Amino acid sequence: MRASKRVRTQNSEVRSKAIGVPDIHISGAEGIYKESEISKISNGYIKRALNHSRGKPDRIVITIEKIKQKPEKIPLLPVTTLRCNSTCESDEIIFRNLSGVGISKTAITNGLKVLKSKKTMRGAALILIKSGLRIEPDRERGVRVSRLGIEKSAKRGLAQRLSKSRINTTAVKEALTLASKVASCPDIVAEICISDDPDYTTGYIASRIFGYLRIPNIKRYGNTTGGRVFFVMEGTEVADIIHYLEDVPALAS
Ligand code: PML
Ligand code: MG
Repeated sequence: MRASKRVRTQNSEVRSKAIGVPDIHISGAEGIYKESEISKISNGYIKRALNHSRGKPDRIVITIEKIKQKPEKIPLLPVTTLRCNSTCESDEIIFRNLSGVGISKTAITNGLKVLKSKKTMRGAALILIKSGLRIEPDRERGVRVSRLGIEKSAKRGLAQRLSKSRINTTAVKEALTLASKVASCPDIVAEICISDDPDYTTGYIASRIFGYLRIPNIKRYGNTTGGRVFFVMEGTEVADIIHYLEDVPALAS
């Protein structure tokens, strides 16, 4: 599901198209489900889009595709919630943990710049771990992680574990599933995510090495900037990474 709002100018909304201003991203969601679940899931997505803290969309697109390829099995990352009281502290946590897995200061700084920029992307930025260069071909759209889900039995176990920490929410489960697919891509070293929802101030960093680390107060309440950055090894084929993230079905367990 993708929900967006057209930018309106003084003259007309058509002007925004003519001058190439992208629509404002409101909400997005993806999943792998059984045919019998389609209508329930689609209704849930529509409700979510229509009642979103980023505003009212004027366009909601739901795409339903039959998955023909057997989904790859990927491990669900372990979840830890860190202590963090401010955006200053969160920056420190991010620099410490990402430097620890070989990501340069320049790359981390560039990643945080993307996430704190007013130009919110609906997909993720790809940044090289050493040079800090951005390599995704479409900087407005970014890379949209798709065709991802979680196996029924793993879902039950996860719900129980998250309930114990009182974080058994759709936001956590969906973000963890996405982060697990991203971390399963061998050419991606780590991810930073800051929600673009103004009322959601917990973000995370994730990697195969340290798992899914939730960071409270990663941004201030009311701030609508955010997004995702994936840190990629130098010398890898960007088209292969995008193909895996966007097209290859993966089920976490
Ligand atoms: C989102 O808003 O889609 C991203 C939420 C990221 C953090 C989820 C969590 O609380 O672990
Ligand atoms: Mg959002």
